[in-house]
Order: sequence, then structure tokens, then C-alpha cells
Amino acid sequence: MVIRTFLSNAHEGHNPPAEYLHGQRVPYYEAPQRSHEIERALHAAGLIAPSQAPLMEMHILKQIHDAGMIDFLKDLSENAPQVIGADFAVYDLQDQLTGDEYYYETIFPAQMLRHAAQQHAHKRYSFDNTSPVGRGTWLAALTSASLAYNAADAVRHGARQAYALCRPPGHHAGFDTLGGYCYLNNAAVAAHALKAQGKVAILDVDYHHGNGTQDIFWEDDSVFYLSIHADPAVDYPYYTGYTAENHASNINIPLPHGADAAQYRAALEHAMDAIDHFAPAALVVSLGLDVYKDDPMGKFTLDIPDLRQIGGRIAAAQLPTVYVQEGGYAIEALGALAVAFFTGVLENTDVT
Ligand code: SP5
Ligand code: ZN
Repeated sequence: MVIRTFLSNAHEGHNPPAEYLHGQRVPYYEAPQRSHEIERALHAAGLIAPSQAPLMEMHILKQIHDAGMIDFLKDLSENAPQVIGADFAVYDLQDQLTGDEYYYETIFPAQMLRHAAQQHAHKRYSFDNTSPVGRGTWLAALTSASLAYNAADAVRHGARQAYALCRPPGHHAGFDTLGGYCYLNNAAVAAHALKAQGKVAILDVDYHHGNGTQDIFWEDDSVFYLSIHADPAVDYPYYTGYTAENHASNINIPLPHGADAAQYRAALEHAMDAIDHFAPAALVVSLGLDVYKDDPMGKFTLDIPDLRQIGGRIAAAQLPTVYVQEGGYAIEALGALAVAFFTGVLENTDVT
């Protein structure tokens, strides 16, 4: 058995040089090699059946995200060389332009004065500075969302499951907010498409709380959001993901730093019970692989075989399921983690 996988290389055009982590300029963790590694490993393991995806229609995207945010992102991306060129001119640095710069949400006063319009818009729509915008960002983000849309479409038309190998990730992107390496909320796009089938559950197993997904479906009782993640009191995104936010169709299950496979399994069992009780027509899984013990972003202690068990437990629910790739930054282990996860999924997929 194989997993039907929607993928594209449009993400390669989105490759920011750096991020600013705890005061240090470091290489951008959310890099193209992440997708390459997952694809390579699934291929080598014989688990992948690749599918292409046409771009989704803008009017559908605008049912999930604020039209102003979408237009802002598209415009800034398409005009990135000019906008950034104007900034460089402020400092007489035009000769250093390569045409492949990224625009970061920033507090630099010169930019604020000279380009008040763009600066204001970026602040309006960004909740942190880790979602920089370059000339390839819009196509990469739209393609990523379209992979999720097409995977959901396959499931809507009877496929038991499908995997959208999304990059950039999406679960931190809210109705009108960018951040956390995310631009468009791919899982929300998939869930929205699946609503045609009935109620939908979204299970978010990324290490971080999916503040964006929670935001988008906050008042939508037909979409049940459940997330297992690092306690926001001590980890990103800090402002959301607490149990105090729980209500009938929203469940946060924060775990402490150092959480192990047994603690994770207990949390997952609780989540799967709640999903069972909700009785959705379909399931979306926000698949972060940053729960791994050596992930540079994460502080859980799960190992590669634990991912196989998690995949197996989720698939045992026997729901039509769309898997959407989110985080996971231990480049050298990402392939093995994805193979383990989908091995567990396929072991628990009824073929009858
Ligand atoms: C999709 C996704 O996984 N986004 C995660 C964004 C995390 N951004 C920065 C978090 C900073 C927390 N400190 C990490 C310590 C690394 N040594
Ligand atoms: Zn994450």
C-alpha cells in the first residue's frame, strides 16, 4: 500500500535566508530541504504515490482568509524586488541587491517613514517576524494551500486518505494573520473543503499550538479543533494553546517540556476519544514532526518508532483523512520520521 501524496516544487522559490531567534540571526529553519527529505525517504521506502495539484481558486481561499490579508501577501510578494529596492536605496545599498531579498516585518524607523503603507500593512497582518515575504513566497504559499485543497478533494471523492506535503506550513496562519513560518492555513483549507461531507475534526500533532487553525474555526461548531502541543507558558506561540481556551469544539492539550512517548500516547488517546464522540465525517491531521527528541525547535522526547505508533493510532479511527504537513526541523531525521508515521498509518488502514 502507498499513500497518495500531493506535492510540488513551487516551494523552492520560497527560501528565506535567515530568522532572528532569541536575538541571533540564524539560518531559516523552515527550509526547502525539509520537503526534499520527506519526499526522498517516502520514495525510497516505496510508500509514495505522487499526485499533482492545480492551483485552487481565489474565491475559495477568500472563504478561509481575510481578502485584505490575501491581497497584501500577493501584492508584497509580487512587488518584493521594488519594495526592498526602495529600502536599500535609503541606505545607498542598491549595488548589493540580488533581486532575491525577503521583506521582514520590522521596527526599523527608516522603513517605517519611507514606506509607511507597506510597513503598516505588514504590521497589520503579522504577529511575528518569522514569515518574511519574497518574490517566490506568494506562489509557494498558494501552491501549498492548493496541495491541501486537492488532497481534501480526493478524499471528498472517495479516497480513504491523502497526504499534502505542504511547504510553507500553515497552522499558525489565522484568519487575517501571518506568522510562525506560515502564510495560508493549509489544514483550514482542507477542513473547509471537507465540510461538504459533514462535521470535520482537525487533530494537530505539531509540537506547537496551531493558533491560526484555532482562530479560524473558533466560532464554527461544525469543525472540532484538537491540539497536543508544548505548554504555551514555556514555548511558542506563548499567547494561545492553554486549556482555558477549551470549549465544545476546541480542545487544547498542553504537555510539559520533556514529555515522553507515554505522556504523548495518553494525550492522543484522550484526543481520539473526543473525536470518536464528536463523530466527524472526515479528519484533517496537522502533521508536525517537531515532536521528535532531537528537533531543534522541540523539547519532547519522542523517538522515531513512536511516530509509527502515533500514525497507527490515528488511522485506527478509520476516518476519511487528509494529512497536512506542518513543522519538523531535524532535517537528518525528517525522512525517517515521515516513513515511520505513514508506516503506522498504512498498517492500520483497512483495505476492505
Ligand atoms: C510550523 C511551525 O512549526 N512553526 C514553528 C515556529 C517557531 N518559531 C520560533 C520558536 C522559538 C522557540 N525557541 C526555540 C529554541 C531553539 N533552540
Ligand atoms: Zn511546529
